[in-house]
Amino acid sequence: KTVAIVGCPFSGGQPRAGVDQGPIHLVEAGIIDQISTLGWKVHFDGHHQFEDIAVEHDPPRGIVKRPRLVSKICESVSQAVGKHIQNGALPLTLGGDHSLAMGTIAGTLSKHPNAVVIWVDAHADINSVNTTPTGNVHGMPAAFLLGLPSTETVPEFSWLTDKTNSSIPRLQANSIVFIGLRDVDPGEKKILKENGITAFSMHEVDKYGIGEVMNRALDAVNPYRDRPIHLTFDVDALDPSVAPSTGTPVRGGLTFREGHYICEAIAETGLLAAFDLVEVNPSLTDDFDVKQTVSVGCSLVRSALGETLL
Ligand code: DIR
Ligand code: MN
Ligand code: MN
Ligand code: MN
Repeated sequence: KTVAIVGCPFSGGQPRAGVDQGPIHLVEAGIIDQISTLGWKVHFDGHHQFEDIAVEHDPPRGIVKRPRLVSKICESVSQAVGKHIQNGALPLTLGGDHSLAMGTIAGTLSKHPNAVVIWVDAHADINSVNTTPTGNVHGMPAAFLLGLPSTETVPEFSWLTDKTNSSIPRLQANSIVFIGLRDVDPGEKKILKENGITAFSMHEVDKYGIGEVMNRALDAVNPYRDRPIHLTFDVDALDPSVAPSTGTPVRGGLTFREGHYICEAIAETGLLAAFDLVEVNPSLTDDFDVKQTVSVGCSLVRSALGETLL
């Protein structure tokens, strides 16, 4: 069993510098050795493969910011993730901002068309071109993956949204579940409702407990426990007291244990096919907070890769 690290020093899906340094800090903190200790082989090509991608002139498409750069990076990430799955490895993508999930999930779907997505986040990241209040693509990746109306008006993303010339199956609304939500825009609430998407906000985590939420989340998208799981984990799902170094922290988040429980419950299914850890931004806080956030990021990864408490 092999983990292939896809290091993505990318910040173009949102406005704050520094999130591109997240993967570098995670690797420097020893994430590779930690994964090896769990009995995995680890393949790491370095971060540079995505640092080379540059775009000269990238004016907004309507309200959508940096469409060419974000699209190019995501298409390249999609190919890297797809290639690793093809080779039998489990891709672990280290972000970078959450726009990268378009690339990672597209890559997973290109090899596992029946994969389901578990999206752990304070935000739903499902704004369409018509609802985004910011134009930041890290608030929109789920909308592009689902091919919601209006996403086709951004031709830069046709590799993902144009279903006539694509080898990437479209993500279905019944194949994605959200956990940890607490900062959802009005347009996003409408999209979640209209598409019948299952979501467990912090309210449900409080009400039922994380154990029951995970049972229900898996029952919703994976009732027979037979479909590969793509876990995309935004560290801002955790409470800011647990993971302070992130671009858009929101109070009232997952505890340290709730975050780890999610990863442990998915590890227990034996179905994990790909994992993204995103939105670690080491430049927004002091060193103490950065250390804490990077260390919790590493331990979430270990839990998802099978580390147990006993
Ligand atoms: C907001 C913020 N919903 C937006 N999204 C964030 O810009 O669409 N996602 N922070 O991680
Ligand atoms: Mn490689
Ligand atoms: Mn996110
Ligand atoms: Mn978020």
